[in-house]
Amino acid sequence: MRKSMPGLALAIATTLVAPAQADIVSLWDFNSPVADANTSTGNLLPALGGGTAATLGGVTASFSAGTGSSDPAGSDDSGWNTTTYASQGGGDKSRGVQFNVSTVGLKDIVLTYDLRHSNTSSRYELLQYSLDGINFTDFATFDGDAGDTWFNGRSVDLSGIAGVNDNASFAFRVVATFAPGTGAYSSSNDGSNYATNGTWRFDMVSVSAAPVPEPETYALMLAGLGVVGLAVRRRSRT
Ligand SMILES: [Ca+2]
Ligand SMILES: [Ca+2]
Repeated sequence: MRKSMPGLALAIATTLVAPAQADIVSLWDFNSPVADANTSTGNLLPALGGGTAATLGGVTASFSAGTGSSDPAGSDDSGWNTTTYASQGGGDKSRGVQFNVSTVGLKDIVLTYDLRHSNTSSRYELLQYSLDGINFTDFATFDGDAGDTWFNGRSVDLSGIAGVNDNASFAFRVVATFAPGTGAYSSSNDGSNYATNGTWRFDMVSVSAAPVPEPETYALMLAGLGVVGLAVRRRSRT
């Protein structure tokens, strides 16, 4: 009987911690903060929460229409249009975009984004994450197998990687990568050739997370364990 009590105590303590609700903590919609009826003007600051967005490895960027993304903006919807990718056969994983978002106080990180591939852009996207803002780890490859097409709701769940949580240096990248098992980029449109001036247009880049339990919650949990322990001892005496 006494052996089963720690499990029981843990179960009771667990119920004291309310299930964490995942919410969007940072969001880039790339739209002008004040709508100006011009999709070639936009904003690199997040529409919600904090963080930075930057191009990587010589990529250049501008704003163009986000029409076709999941952005609910009825008008003045911009996307972040990136180009100047690496020459065919070179610079694998070196060019794309990078977002830095502190996850201090947060866990269960999920990333989502919409991306429009042009006909001549790299068909394959690689999502990488970083725990120190310097070294990046490959996590997921996506196939953009159509040209001039939006791929909405790309999503990766990083909740299984403990180091991502509660980390001021967390960052992620989406970079162009060679076709799997080859040393060359594929074009998004089968009938086109890959070209450095192909474009990837991002929209609705979001980071969702749940709060890590506050210290008070841990205190409450430990208090709960103590109460249960006391009850066990009392019962064992009678
Ligand atoms: Ca605008
Ligand atoms: Ca937008």
